[in-house]
Amino acid sequence: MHSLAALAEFVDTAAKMATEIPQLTDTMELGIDDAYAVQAMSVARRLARGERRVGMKMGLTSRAKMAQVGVSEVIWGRLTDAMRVEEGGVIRMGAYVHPRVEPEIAFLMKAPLAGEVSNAEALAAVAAVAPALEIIDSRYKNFKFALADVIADNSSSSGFVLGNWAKPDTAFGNLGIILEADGRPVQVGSSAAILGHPIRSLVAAARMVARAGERLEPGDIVLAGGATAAHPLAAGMAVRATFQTLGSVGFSVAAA
Ligand code: 0L1
Ligand code: MG
Repeated sequence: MHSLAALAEFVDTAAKMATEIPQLTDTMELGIDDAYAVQAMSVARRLARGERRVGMKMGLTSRAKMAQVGVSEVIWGRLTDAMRVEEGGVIRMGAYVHPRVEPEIAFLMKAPLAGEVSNAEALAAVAAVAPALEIIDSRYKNFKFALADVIADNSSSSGFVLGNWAKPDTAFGNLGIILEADGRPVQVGSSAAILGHPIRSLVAAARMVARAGERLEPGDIVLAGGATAAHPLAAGMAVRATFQTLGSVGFSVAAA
């Protein structure tokens, strides 16, 4: 029997060292509440190393994403400053196990938010919206996991890139999105694929973060979840996503 703290150290070390691990649920039962406790403890280890909490990510908020990984529950994870990649920046393939990228909408919060809120209340707490890319990297072998595994692994959080912020009254509910790798379209979708409208993801974020006894704070970034299936990254690849109205965001991948 492993303690939750030992499981947190296990997943945190795998993320830090970019090494793949077996699924926790291969050898033990792990409930959802315990999986979120492991996630919180593993992120606390990052914070103890000097990283700073900057917000949260919502995961599996579109059918394409759920189908891709065979898990059909909305989940969330925690973001730190060390995960931020500058727009147009370069990541190192060697820092990840088997990274993928997906286009998302990001929110910048201007007011605290937690608990049961309406779409209008959620939007009123938003300072700005931006086109974004999330770099996900499950630490589990073959990118295969059960719901509790992926939650414990901080919902595969590993990186994010933000484009230019736009006013929150910009219509962002149904924007065409093209994800390109090396100039070729690899995914095409709409922001409406995110729970029908990305603001619903922020409503769900407020509810889920409150369940953990936390709240979204002014200045927090919230990633609403992938609008399309995720695309595998490879060394040498240049990635760019173009969002109708909001503009584009991208990065490239170096080998080592
Ligand atoms: O939508 C997401 O960010 C999902 C994260 C967890 C599942 C995955 O790694 O694809
Ligand atoms: Mg995502």
